[in-house]
Amino acid sequence: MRRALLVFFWALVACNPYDPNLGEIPFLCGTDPPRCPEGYLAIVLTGTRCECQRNDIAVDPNQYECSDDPQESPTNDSLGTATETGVDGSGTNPQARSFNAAVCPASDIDLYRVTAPTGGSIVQVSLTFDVMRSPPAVELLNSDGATLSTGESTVVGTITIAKSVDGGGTYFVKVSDEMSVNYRVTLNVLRP
Ligand SMILES: [Ca+2]
Ligand SMILES: [Ca+2]
Repeated sequence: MRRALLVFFWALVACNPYDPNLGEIPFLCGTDPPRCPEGYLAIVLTGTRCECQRNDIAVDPNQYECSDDPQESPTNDSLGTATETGVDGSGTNPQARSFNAAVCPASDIDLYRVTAPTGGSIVQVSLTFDVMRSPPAVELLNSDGATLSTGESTVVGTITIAKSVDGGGTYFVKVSDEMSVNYRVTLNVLRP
């Protein structure tokens, strides 16, 4: 029986059109479903660009898990306690970072800090969520907390922002909802 299972497993691997060990650097999605190999999520960054990003934390956006938001230590509910993402547009090829989290309870607010090196930098946000729940509100805020841009959805279950900012400095991405929901947010800053 064990031998039969092993044969079955290797048959599955042999049939997988993708090499599952493709590393951490995002790559462009395929055009036909499945758009990304197993272990990677299709992250729609803009209306025309989709990247496959490794799903390092095993949270399926389609399985509702309200508790255990790893970004709440102790809280990211205010500008002063926002999750420090380390996303700052530095390096020769700035890489997006992803966070699995939850709006939980419904009154929860999640804030993420990013840094734009100069004016004209583009802040990119892509958020996927459990489509059985209410879509979260996603906003890009300036350092004072004023809203600069709100998320748009062109793909079911995905909300995106791509905003060119006027000046370098601190910006915040805010996620909230009228009901609790788990989500995955991917952030990047591209220099002009
Ligand atoms: Ca939260
Ligand atoms: Ca929070």
